[in-house]
Amino acid sequence: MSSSFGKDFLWGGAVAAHQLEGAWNKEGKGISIADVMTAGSHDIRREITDGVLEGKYYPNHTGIDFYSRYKEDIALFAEMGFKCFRTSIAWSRIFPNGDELEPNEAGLKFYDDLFDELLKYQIEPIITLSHFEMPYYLVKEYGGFRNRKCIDFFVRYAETVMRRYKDKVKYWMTFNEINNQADFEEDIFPFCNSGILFHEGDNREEVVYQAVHHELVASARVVKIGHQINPNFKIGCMMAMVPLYPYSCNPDDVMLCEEEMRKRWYYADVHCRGAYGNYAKKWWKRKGLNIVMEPGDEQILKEGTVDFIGLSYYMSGAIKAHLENKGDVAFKNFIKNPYIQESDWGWQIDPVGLRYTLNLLYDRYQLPLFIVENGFGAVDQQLESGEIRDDYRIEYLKTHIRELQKAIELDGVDVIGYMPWGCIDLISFGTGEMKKRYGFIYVDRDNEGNGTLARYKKLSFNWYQQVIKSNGTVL
Ligand code: BGP
Repeated sequence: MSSSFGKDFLWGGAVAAHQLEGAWNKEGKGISIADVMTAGSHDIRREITDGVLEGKYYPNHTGIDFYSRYKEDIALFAEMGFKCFRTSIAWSRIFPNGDELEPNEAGLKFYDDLFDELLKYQIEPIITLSHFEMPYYLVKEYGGFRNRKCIDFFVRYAETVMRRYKDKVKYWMTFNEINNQADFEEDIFPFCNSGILFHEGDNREEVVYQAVHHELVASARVVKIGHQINPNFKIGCMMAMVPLYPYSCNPDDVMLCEEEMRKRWYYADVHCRGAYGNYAKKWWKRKGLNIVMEPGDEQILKEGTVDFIGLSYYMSGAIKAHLENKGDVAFKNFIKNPYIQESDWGWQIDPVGLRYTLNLLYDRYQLPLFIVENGFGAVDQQLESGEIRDDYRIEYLKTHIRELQKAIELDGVDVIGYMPWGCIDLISFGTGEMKKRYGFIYVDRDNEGNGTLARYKKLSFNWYQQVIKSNGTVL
């Protein structure tokens, strides 16, 4: 059977350093943002603390000990047939405080070894430069990306690793899910993305959009420098895509939905077109936000447009302008979509939304798309026999891959690869739990950090292996 996926289609899996490496203070690593966050749960939010609090559990300190077990894990990825593997570099392994002039050699060496191990199996490393891992020192001393100085710190770090790995890594992304901090009422997102701790009296929106401007400038500078280091580099942005549907054909629902979608385009427009959208400056004015730009910033943005768009896709949302029944509301004007099922964590499962998103992005930017996260977080049961029968995960991924296939085959969208999130069980970012699992590989560890850390193949392991082997023809 001929495949809709090109012969070089990049099948793989994705993770982030802080969610699996552990070794949070080994070999010179500094404390990162993720290291100061406690474990939460379904109903308890993660806390942002000032370090190690007595009696609190910090799940990212140990992760799943990928730091010492990466060879074993990469062998399993290779067995599944991975063509690529997305991880991040933990910024604070390289620059422990973030403002040093010289990098930490032990940190650099770790990623040299990790990339060599991947390349041994012809697995292409796909690297995120900043995945919620800013050195915590930059938050405390400088205020994170509120402070323009962090642009230079980030550029120095990015340039250091791009030079070091220029012959090992071809695909890079700058800031993970740069747009999810549009939700500035939740402290965790601005903290993780931009290192922002809010103070009394802050105009939160202004603080966030100012920091975002700094990140966009930093990203554009890195794209330009990266291409100078190696013209073959493919450097992308990374967008959290939660497409929104108007709840009804009431024009007010449609217009509100359009406005909400701009909270995604705001970032992608700058990354991809090299300038803020026409609505952005009007928006700042309308809301009375004073966003400071320096002379030359607009030129930098223009010169640093990305080569591809990395995106995460888990769910869609629905928007209603006039709310009658408060019980329907998940968050602000976000309404539960009656046509769609939810996961245990209330995420609305919508495979068609993936095809819709891919079309929206491709029509708007005409840039190659890379699905760098998609997946199903669920509680898995390990049977007496050791088996984990995660057919619900297979179902989720299968239905999404079918829609991806349609986007390529029927709509002509250029998608270069697909990487399910958390290909090995790891710490959930949102809740800090271990029990919200995404992997093809089960890791024996619980929410309190107990367990042997042994790895087991789930049912989905063999399924994904045949998907890759058949280049997506057997699902
Ligand atoms: C994205 C992040 C990931 C990841 C994923 C799943 O927002 O980029 O780091 O964790 O979502 O979310 P969660 O872990 O909260 O289930």
